[in-house]
Amino acid sequence: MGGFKAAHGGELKDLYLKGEESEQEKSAAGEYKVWTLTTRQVCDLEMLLNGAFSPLERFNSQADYESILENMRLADGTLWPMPISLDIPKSLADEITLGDHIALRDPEGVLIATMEIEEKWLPDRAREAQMVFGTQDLAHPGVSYLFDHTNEVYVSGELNGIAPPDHYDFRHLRHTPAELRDYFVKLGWRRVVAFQTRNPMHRAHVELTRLASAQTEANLLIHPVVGQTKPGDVDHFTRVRCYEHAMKRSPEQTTMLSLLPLAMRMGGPREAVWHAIIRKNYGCTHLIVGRDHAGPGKDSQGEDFYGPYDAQEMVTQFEDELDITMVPFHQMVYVPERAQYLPDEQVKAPDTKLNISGTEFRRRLREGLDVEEWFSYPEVIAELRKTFPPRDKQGFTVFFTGLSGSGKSTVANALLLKLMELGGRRVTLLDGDVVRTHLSSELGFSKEHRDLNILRIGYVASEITKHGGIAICAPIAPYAETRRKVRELVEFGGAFVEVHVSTPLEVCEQRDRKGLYALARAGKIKQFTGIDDPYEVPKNAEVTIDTSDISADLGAHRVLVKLESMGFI
Ligand code: PPS
Repeated sequence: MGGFKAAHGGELKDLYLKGEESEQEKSAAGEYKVWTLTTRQVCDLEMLLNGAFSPLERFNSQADYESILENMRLADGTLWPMPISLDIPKSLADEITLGDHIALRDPEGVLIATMEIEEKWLPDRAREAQMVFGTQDLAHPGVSYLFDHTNEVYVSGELNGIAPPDHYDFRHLRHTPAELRDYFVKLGWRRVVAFQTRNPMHRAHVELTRLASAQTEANLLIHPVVGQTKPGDVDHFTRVRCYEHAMKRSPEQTTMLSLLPLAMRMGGPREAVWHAIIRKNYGCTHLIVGRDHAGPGKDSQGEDFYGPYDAQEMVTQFEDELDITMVPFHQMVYVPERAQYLPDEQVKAPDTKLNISGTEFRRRLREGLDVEEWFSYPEVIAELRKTFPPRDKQGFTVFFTGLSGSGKSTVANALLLKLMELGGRRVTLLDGDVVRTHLSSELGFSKEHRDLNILRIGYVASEITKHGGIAICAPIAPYAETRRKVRELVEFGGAFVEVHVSTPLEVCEQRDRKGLYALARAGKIKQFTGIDDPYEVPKNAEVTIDTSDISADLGAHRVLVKLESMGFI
């Protein structure tokens, strides 16, 4: 181990059973109750088993959990700022007696570890949020995870590792703490400064890491988080391809890239201390800590959750105990007069400073505008342009909703033909009747069946949108909550434009093209929308069209104009 000590001076933990013992436990696990791990739990478990969370040897016991909340320390006084809990549903917890073993499997069913349940308790999640994150505001990603995605019961007990979670992507860039330390020894790296990141690296980041490495006379470890980061972040596949491009600009002998399967909590100062412990376990001697390190963004009042330097201050406060040196992050700016990057505070008039904010950079990508070479490397920009094409190359869904006979299908068809006339895009029409023939033939018109029908349409539309196509949907979709769910699903991968075809019931009934209103009035069809079944009128539709006022052609044209104003065509 090259004389490396893990965090707090101990040995690096390795919780995997070996050889025969592992085989025996694996076959015994066939009889155990199963808990299928969430994405966060897979990350936490991997880092517990391979020693990245040393000195932890298990998910927190209740005593450690309480002590972490109160003092940022384990019950024995060891500095540890972040709770690492295993949460399971009450229904499963009720089936488990203390002393039972459970099998911890990944979502594909692969056995990662087994655990003897020694404790189970009901945590107070509001208190946890307050103590760990200093807030209960759901705008904080750590808090919303706690309230919306955490199960009621926490359990703890001895862990036996069977197999690390498999990673099929970027295998050449993944290392356990022991592997990374061995590598440092092999290369003769005695001082290593780690750079933690969850964003793509542009030239300013490369320059600041070079500066940090020069100032500390240390080798550089680019150590990006690829487990879970802040919702809305650039996906790790794109980021890692960007890092690989940036690495080609750095000297191979002194710089290395390794991926960290950490699930971040966006816990600001507490999280920065946690990152320092983790980096110590990976054999690093220094950690770059930036302004607003692991920051959760703004609260629901638009204010920062933490002060910009709280994280740096807290790491400095515990520097001795952490036994890792904090390197404050320099804000680097481009100085055109010198054709180089310099720390912000070193630039004096008449020299000028250039920078592009994250918001401005995203705008330029969205609108397909130029990004100057001083800001980033052309290969990095090209990579990001592939993932974030300009709006007119992105997929979207146009979702028509309205009563039967309101003219949804007619306007949707007209829109389809106009988009085909424009050319260059792939368009799919998911009309109500067509969907009910091909996707939902077994469904009726109860609320439950209508919701299922709409969610199926939403799923298909979201897949089309994600892959850059255009989906036009035209069901009745009478329930607001279900339409909201579809919007959420689609917006994950592109835009959603809701069109309310608001033609009044009297007009629809008068038209009665399919003769269904007459049947409904006669009681021969039950649960007919508008007659004896509800239609919840959309409140925030992007476009509203009443076909008793305007033709289908004009209606479709209105949608086209809207799409154009949004930049999609
Ligand atoms: S839903 O509520 O969104 O799942 O409905 P949808 O799949 O769009 O179904 C619409 C077509 O089914 C015919 N139909 C009925 N509509 C409403 N209520 C009842 N009970 C009903 N029974 C049959 C009707 O022709 C709808 O087609 P459109 O094109 O809307 O007229």
